[in-house]
Amino acid sequence: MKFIHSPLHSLHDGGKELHRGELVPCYEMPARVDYILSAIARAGWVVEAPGDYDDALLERVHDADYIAFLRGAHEAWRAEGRDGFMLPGAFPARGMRRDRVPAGLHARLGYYAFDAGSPIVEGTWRAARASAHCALAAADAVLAGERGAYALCRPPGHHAGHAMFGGYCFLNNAALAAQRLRDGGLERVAVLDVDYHHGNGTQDIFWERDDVLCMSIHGDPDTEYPFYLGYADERGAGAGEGFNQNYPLPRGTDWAAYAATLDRVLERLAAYAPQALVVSLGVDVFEGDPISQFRLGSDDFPRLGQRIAALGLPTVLVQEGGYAVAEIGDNVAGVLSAFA
Ligand code: SP5
Ligand code: ZN
Repeated sequence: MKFIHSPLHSLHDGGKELHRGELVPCYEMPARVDYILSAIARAGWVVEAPGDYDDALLERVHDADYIAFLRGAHEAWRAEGRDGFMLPGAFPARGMRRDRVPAGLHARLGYYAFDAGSPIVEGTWRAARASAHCALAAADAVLAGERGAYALCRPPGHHAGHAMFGGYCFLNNAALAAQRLRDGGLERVAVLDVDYHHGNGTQDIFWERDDVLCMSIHGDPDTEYPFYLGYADERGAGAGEGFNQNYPLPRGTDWAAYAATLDRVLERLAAYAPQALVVSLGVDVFEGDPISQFRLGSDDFPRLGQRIAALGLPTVLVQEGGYAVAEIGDNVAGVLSAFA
């Protein structure tokens, strides 16, 4: 088992998110990583830094114009004499144009964003790039024969689509790992997303593909973020029909109800006979999470890990959400203990 981490994550800091009409410090904060690293050290596991990867690899799952925007956004902001974090205030909704990218910086910010909760600061691009490199390095470790590899990604990635950021996510680390496994010669890869929130970005990226099965268990979008995607009737299109599967569960779901769905999901996942698995590992399903509504206890995370590990597949685990900062390390390590 390999553990991959980059200290560059801390460059993404200092932004605020619009939360119920107020600007508040982001729930997605650098301290999350400190707690995860402490728990990893307590377990006696050793962390490695990822190598560097060419930005062209990011375009395997993201559009070139989107990558160019992310890369240059904050520099352009500063060139306009602005400073601090960037948040969009207008979005192209029903009846408006999405077929052309406007020229203005603020116009492009809203064009590529889907919420006002994912600020871009000066270091966001470098942090997001390093986060993606952690996922790529973990995929490479599995391609090289490791049974498991954990990418301590921050910022997270599963809400980022082919040309869209939001939900604290800019580059889709799990999608990049899955694509890396495909490019490394594996024919069928599965993504299992256990973050509390629907992995809308991963769904978007692989929507029309049958070579990457996407399964997500999450809070029902009727009431839970990201609201506008993640329903059970979204099953993929074209060649991808049937290769996207969503399992929304109600607020208050505890381990017993969660495990019943998980078992069904794992059975269907195994039937696909993937050659490797990518887990979008959000631990915001924890009962103490400040923005989520499931009721898994800390003791349930080793159980979650054991059930996934029992598939016996080469597995890349990619860190996604989890905002109960003091408990995040133990909860993540609980899952990883089944693989390490
Ligand atoms: C990666 C990830 O977990 N992203 C989650 C982004 C969620 N952002 C908006 C959350 C709004 C939830 N509001 C609930 C209020 C509870 N007090
Ligand atoms: Zn989440």
